[in-house]
Amino acid sequence: MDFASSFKSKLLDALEEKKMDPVGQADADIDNDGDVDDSDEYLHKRRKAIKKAMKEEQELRDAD
Ligand SMILES: [Ca+2]
Repeated sequence: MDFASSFKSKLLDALEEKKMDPVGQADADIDNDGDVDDSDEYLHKRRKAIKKAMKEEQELRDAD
């Protein structure tokens, strides 16, 4: 299994188990699998990107 497949598999496992920290209450080990690795970094980046997108959308609405 290559790195990308391994990473995706691990990420999907984490999502399916639904044991991730709630938004706003996440610590470094966001998927709570006992270690801090690339999947945690990915999840943090994704949540940050979602939060930013939501904020920008809200600002566009407010400016209207
Ligand atoms: Ca983790």
